[in-house]
Amino acid sequence: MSSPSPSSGASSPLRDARRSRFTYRQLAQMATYSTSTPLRVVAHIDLDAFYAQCEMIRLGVPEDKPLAVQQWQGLIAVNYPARKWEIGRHCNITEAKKLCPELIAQHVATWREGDDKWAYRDDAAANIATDKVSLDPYRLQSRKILALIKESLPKDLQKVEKASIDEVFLDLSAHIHSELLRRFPELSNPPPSGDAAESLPFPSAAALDWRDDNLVVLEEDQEALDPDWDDIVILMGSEIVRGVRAQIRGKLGYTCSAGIASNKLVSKLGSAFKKPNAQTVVRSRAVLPFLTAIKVTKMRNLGGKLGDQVVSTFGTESVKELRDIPLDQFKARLGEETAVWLYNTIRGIDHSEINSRTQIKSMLSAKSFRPSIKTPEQAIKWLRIFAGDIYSRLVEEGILEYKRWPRTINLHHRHAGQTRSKSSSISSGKALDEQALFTLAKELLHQIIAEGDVWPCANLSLSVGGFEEGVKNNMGIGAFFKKRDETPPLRPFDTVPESSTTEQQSKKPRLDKPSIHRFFHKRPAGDQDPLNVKESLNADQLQPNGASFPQLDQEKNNPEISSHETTETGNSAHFTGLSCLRCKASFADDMSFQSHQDWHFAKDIQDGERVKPTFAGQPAASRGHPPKGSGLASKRGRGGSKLEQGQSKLTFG
Ligand code: DCP
Ligand code: CA
Repeated sequence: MSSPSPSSGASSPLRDARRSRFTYRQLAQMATYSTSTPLRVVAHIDLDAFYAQCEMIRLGVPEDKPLAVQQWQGLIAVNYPARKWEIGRHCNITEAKKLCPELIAQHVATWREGDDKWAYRDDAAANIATDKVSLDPYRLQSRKILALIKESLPKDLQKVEKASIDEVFLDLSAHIHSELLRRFPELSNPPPSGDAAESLPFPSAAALDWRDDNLVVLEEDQEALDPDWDDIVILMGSEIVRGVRAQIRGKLGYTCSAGIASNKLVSKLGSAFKKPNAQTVVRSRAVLPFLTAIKVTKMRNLGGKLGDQVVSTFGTESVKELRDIPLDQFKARLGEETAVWLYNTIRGIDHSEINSRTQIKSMLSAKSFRPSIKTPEQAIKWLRIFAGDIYSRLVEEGILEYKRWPRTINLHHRHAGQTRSKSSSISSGKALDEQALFTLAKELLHQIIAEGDVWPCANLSLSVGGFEEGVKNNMGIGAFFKKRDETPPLRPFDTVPESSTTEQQSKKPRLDKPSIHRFFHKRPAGDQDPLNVKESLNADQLQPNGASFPQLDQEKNNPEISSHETTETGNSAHFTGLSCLRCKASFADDMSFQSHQDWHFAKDIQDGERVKPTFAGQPAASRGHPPKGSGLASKRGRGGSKLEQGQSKLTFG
């Protein structure tokens, strides 16, 4: 991409006798993605009305036509033309059509019980009992967009974190650092005194050209100040992001919005500030005024119970007023860690890293049944779909290339408010495809059935986890993963009943997690024992988690969504009326409401299966999210997609 132009006249020689507020060390730290340099530049890019745009592009719908993506009777995405008619996710399809009769309502693709592929079906809305939503079309687009973003940044100077199906964070610091030195060669010189703590020379730029960016406006006296290096680097960041957005628009047709700031917290608020198709720059001097205009409950991780708790405890939702409260008072009411985290958050302080190596820890495919299913045959049909769904994601996530494969498989079954869970290990010495996953899943189902009293079943979910890296026994990964058509018939996998869990639904499920080290432990060559990993999922170890915090405010709470990435466990869902207290989603009818509850339930199970190596050892305040045990979850939504715009085929046997 073209190099960013930092300013009009910004590249003239540095003759100003004034000194910058920033030091040589802080400048150098940009090159290493330090999270503490005030010259850090982070961007958040969020696709506008994502699923709706996917459908518009797929169907060739003109951009000014109102379109919503329907799931059963509800809406899960609404494009901006339709939002002008006051249509939102809170509407059901009947209400939406009443508001705007010409609304194009496209139902999501579905898998259908007994069918071997997902498809867009005209009658999907009426078939909640037999269909399961497929997000593959959106995952595919998401992957293409992510790939394009990576392509449009210099290979060796990029740090990209996929935060959900339609969001990424970029740490642009190293890229900008290299560009800055190119443009201002004087900055490459060592500090004259030899001391890295010495101030940089003042930049010569007098006026910066912000083009059509939204700039958070400063007080007049602040605005009158000459730009320092923090302004220049953020402007360069904004130019880079404009280029990335133009690529996405030009090559793939999607509009997105972006926020550019010095950390994740503020950049994310920035991207939401003006939508659609806009970018907002929050300069460091603008952070406090910018946050002042935002309610505390709109901030990352404060959209649910924690935000409510803060508001009721301190009697205000104004960030400005909360900033007047001393840290000690926060500590007294919220506990040390949460207090520090909140104190920093309302000041826009966030030292969390952009984690480009975010890897899926587990994958889950689930279905709530309304009405409940009553026979093993019905359950088996769904297991077939789950296995295909998970396998597609394993392949599409790049499992083959990255040589990672899951070591455990879990089946959760719900009957009469009770959940039974069985799990077994997956052999690393055998081919793994959807047939193998299906066989394992059936084994687990048979174990559950053998215990009796299992019908009718209200919910089934299959998940894989315990991903292991590296190639086992020097065998190529191709030995473990085979393409669908190449896979020879497999003998049934042996499974052992490693776990068996029964619990009341009112309990918050959290499955005990064995140490990740177990999975990284290499067995001696030749060891083909597939069953040596025993996970203890003892009912006694199911513990309610610290229930004081909500999920992320922007979490996409779709009950049918079957893959999530989170870093913290969630709480169980509680409902009043048709609104979920936990995430504030509202529902038009009891069925979608129940389905949503099931989704939380399944998600909690999955969250409990996660490991969190990324944050281990870091102080809570630097993680960018509230402390562990807070019940906060990060956005779900990882996952790749399948074949080019096509359908994945399950080999039904
Ligand atoms: N999603 C969903 N169920 C929800 C929320 C979201 O299935 N309750 C899906 C559909 C969205 C996608 O996730 O298109 C991204 O969610 P966002 O919250 O980012 O919302 P949009 O991208 O639709 O709109 P915006 O332009 O406000 O970002
Ligand atoms: Ca979005």
